[in-house]
Amino acid sequence: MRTSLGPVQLAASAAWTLSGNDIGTMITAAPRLYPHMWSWDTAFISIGLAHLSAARAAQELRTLLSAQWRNGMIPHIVFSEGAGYFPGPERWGAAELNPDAPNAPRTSGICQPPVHAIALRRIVDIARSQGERAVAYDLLTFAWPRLYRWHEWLVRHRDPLATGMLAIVHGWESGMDNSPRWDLPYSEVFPGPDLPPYVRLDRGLVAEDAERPSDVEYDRYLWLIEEMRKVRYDADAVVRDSSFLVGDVFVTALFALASEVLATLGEESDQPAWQIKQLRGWARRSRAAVATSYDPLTGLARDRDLRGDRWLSTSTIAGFAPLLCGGLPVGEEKSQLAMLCGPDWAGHPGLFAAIPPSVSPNDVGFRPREYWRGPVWPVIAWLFGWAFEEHGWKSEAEHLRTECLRLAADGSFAEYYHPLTGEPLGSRQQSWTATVVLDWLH
Ligand code: 2M8
Repeated sequence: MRTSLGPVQLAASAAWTLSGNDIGTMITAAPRLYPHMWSWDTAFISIGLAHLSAARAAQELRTLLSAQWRNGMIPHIVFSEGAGYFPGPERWGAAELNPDAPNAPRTSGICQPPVHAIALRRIVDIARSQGERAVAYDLLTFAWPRLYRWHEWLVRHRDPLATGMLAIVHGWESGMDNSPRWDLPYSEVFPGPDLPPYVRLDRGLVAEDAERPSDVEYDRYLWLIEEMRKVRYDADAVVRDSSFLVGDVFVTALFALASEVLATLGEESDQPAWQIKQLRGWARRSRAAVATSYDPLTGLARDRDLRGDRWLSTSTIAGFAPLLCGGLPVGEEKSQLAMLCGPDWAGHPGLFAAIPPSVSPNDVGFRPREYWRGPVWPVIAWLFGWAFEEHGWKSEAEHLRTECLRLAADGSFAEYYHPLTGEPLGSRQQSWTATVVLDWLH
């Protein structure tokens, strides 16, 4: 039978998970599968930490920001001294090839979704509510200019059509690595004969191979790194030459949302008015780009394949991006919300808990155990819940929270869950699952 922990035990167990993943220099994304710091994981991790200690949360975010590249990019992985993950720092060779990459700590050469300002907002609010005003003030002063530079980097280097739709150069940048969103663009990535050999380390760390991407997918992931190495991670050359270049509607929506949040934090902390204005302008443009991608036929927003010059209409959770950042006309917005809560998604009668899975159970591509091809990801539900709160959709936000807590009550803090049975999948003791549970419990 499935364990079901009460709120006090669940909170204690989440806190215990975070402290178990604390290796002294950082909190890793997960104990075995991910023994390093991942950019967007760390944003979420700091939120959970803030409930335990605002100062510790601030330190975690500072550790991530200390690895920011000189050009402003926040790298997707900050490597710990520990090994056990492939591709590690040697395979990336970022610091050897690009003078903007720090020598220490070592990092990867790509980025991840820009959720950091949302985390900063949450940490600052939690710290203030705990009376830790100095911690909140110091963190805001430290992080704000760095996050501004990060957003500026995205606008400067990742908006190739100048429409506000931000592009990614690797599926890993989306955070939804093997989502069917990327199948079409990846089908045109052809690993060359000079792809250096490699050994995957992830396979043995999950119960079944199918819970991880296939070898064919990994070849493409590694090939894109080779392409980037050839241009020494020069941001514009990567966008020019990479065989994978996709306008990511989910990243774009998060960017719009985070830019608004950062602008408001800037007003609260007397940051330069022109920068705040610029952030609001970026948010407006990206919101409009998300709205433009909306397909009235499916009711979902779309990614844009910039190499193939075509819309990508694959139906996944990312199609609800407009609900994160706003910008759709009221009628369309309402029908998106109804669709998300309806029988194709969170209201599907077969679900263990009423949370939208990464792919609809009614979709032909639905694979309930396969990573980003069907399972439920609590962290994604948290993002929608947070945005719903912001929009004033309180009952929808509360419903997501209650259902996610029911799912997570088994105390495994799995990386993702089988949407129909609630079975934990992927890694266990995943930090970002523990941290969103902690936040929901407060
Ligand atoms: C997963 O991605 C990494 C590569 O970045 C991997 O599979 O090795 C994704 O779920 C990603 O979104 C997440 O940040 C990372 C660590 O949790 O794992």
